[in-house]
Amino acid sequence: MIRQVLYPTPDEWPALTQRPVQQLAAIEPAIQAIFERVKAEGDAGLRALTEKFDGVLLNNFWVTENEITAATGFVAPELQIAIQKAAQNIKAFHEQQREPSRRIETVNGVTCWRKSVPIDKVGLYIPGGSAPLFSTLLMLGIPAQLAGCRNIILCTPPAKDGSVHPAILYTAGLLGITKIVKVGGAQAVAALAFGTESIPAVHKIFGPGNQYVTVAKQLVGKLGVAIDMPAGPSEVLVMADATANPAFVAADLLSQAEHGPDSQVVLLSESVDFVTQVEAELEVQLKVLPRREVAQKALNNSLGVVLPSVDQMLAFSDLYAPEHLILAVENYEQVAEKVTNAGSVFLGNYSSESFGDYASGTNHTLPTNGFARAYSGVSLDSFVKKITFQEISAAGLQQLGKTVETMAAAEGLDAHKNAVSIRLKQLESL
Ligand code: HSO
Ligand code: ZN
Repeated sequence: MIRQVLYPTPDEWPALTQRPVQQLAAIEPAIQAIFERVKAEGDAGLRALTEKFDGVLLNNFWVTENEITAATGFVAPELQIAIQKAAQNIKAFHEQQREPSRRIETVNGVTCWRKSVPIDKVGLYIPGGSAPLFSTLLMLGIPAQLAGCRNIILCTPPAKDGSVHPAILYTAGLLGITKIVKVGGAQAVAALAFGTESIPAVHKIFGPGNQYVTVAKQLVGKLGVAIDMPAGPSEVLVMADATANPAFVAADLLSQAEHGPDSQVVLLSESVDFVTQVEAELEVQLKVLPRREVAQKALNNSLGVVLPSVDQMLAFSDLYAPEHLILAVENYEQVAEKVTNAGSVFLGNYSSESFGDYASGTNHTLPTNGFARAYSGVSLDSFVKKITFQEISAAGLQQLGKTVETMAAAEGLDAHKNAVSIRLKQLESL
């Protein structure tokens, strides 16, 4: 099932922490063709592509107010309450990410400050199909609303009958997101990037999707439309010592494995016995999972690595830079302090990844594929730009003018120097 690797030496780690290479270049031409069609034909192109890929011919792409209201009737009351509770926690966590604008006088008369300004138009992509990720809508919609983005366009593929999953519509309604377009795949990314008669172009595109969506986002990223982050298959690394519970660990590995056949799960342990116990648990738990085939495929390319100490496990994990890191070890607080590369960290035996995926408050849109070495997950910051401001008074001009003149002259940029000198001269003449 999972591949066991016993006591690899550090020089063997880089190969073990390598993700399988994704062969995505092959689908680029198909996506370019979709882009060209949407650019040339606008809404008519989208309509034709939606008929081709989603099997439904739509007169109107926009979800109506009635559809949003009616969705509530199709969402079980228990689920409505769960979504509300999760929304509350996600709001609370992201609300405290607000950064007040602070003025600082670097030199007498030279005042600088920085202000967060919302990105005006953002596009959120939410996949439909077998797993309609309304939780992802919470993770993107809440910070977008808190940041104050004025235009939030939600794209999600329609079902064959032209409907959108009620839980997605209910969540959108709860968040006050009303601009919902029934379009999915690369054509949705094209519509958001280039705009059509009815869909406005946005400045930044967020959200997960299949390979077509992922590659389409990368391509528009190169054209100057911002994207949330380079996405790869989802992953979890569990670090376990003798205090860990093999059944819990197996459950966590499976929760990630069921996302897709290309999901990555890694178990680090101090003992072969423990890995074997987890494997036995995986067998038992896998049998009753509806998505067992998907999970099984993911497990087949996953690792159980035995290392001699928690310190070595931490070093291995930092090299791997997992999207999710679960610390099922005795001194999890000390270990957590030392983590340098991870998207989100879960401490102790009760902190399953599912809490972060749905309801604890943290964001589940996180860097995969080793990007956690340099990227953060989605947060309030992802929906704002930070603009800097400055005001130089006469006193400031006198204090700092000479410094700027000297530096500009040394760079051979006399016009820069002159922009200061001309003002200093005027001051002197007063
Ligand atoms: N683990 C996924 C997020 C998710 N899980 C959505 C369930 N629903 C990527 O972080
Ligand atoms: Zn998940």
